[in-house]
Amino acid sequence: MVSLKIRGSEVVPGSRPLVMGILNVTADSFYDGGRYQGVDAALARAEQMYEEGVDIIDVGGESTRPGAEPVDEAEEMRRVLPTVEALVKRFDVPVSVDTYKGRVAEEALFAGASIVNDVSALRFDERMGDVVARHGAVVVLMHMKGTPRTMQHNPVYDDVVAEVEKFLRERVDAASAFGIPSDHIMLDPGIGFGKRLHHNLALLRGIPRLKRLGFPLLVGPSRKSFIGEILDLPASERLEGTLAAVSVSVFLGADVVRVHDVREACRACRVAAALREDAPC
Ligand code: HH2
Repeated sequence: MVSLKIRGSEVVPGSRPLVMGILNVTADSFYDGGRYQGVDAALARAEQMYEEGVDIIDVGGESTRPGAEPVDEAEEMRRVLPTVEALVKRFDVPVSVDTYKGRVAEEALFAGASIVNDVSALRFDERMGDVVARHGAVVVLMHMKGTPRTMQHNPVYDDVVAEVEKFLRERVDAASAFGIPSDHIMLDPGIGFGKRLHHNLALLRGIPRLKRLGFPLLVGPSRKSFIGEILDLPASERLEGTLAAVSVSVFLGADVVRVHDVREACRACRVAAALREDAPC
């Protein structure tokens, strides 16, 4: 796997679990929407995440929660680019851009981002694969069934882990065809994207099988509704449930966890990694 320069040192995903901090510069994200609009608020949040030990900062300008309204390219760039530029200047952690739009990704890469987190796995915009390849960026290929608008309309699978595994294998082939080297690819089962509670649970249990695809695995359970369904609690009350999911994911082999709560997740990851034994903490 390509190494990432984190706090001045080269870190290879998989050598220790990495914590990707979520920074949504949106009005409507399901948990942090409306909190970090504007560069100053985003930088202040990033500063806090940095002090808490974040390894990657993931900037998103469009909510992909179920039923979310799409945002146009110009508006997404207006939200994301000044923040990416400011983060790159200020912090020595890799910045990732959470977008499925090729133009937004390209401008964010010009602004200094080094990772493209594409929840569509290069499917929603035909320009995306070429953009990632030309810039030598790392790409996150995530599984989603349907689109954010439709994905929670009664998703059905015969065997969710097998289906996600097959999808991810096909998307790796597509990425390779664009010229993206295999050491620039991370995979993600897409927790909550076209999945019911038991599908999400099966995918978390299925981490060892997905790891056999041979790529670093990113998992994003943070405060998602499957936790709310188990605990019958709103997003604001899902920290402990998130930490349980993060810990189990890391124990089973996840290389990167995408979270809102950086300090707590860093601590959980260190303990889970120590229990896993194969990763130093
Ligand atoms: N989840 C969300 C957004 N982007 N990217 C990856 N790779 N994996 C995920 O699980 C994932 C993701 C949804 O969470 P959030 O960003 O908190 O909410 P919203 O989409 O409402 O902005």
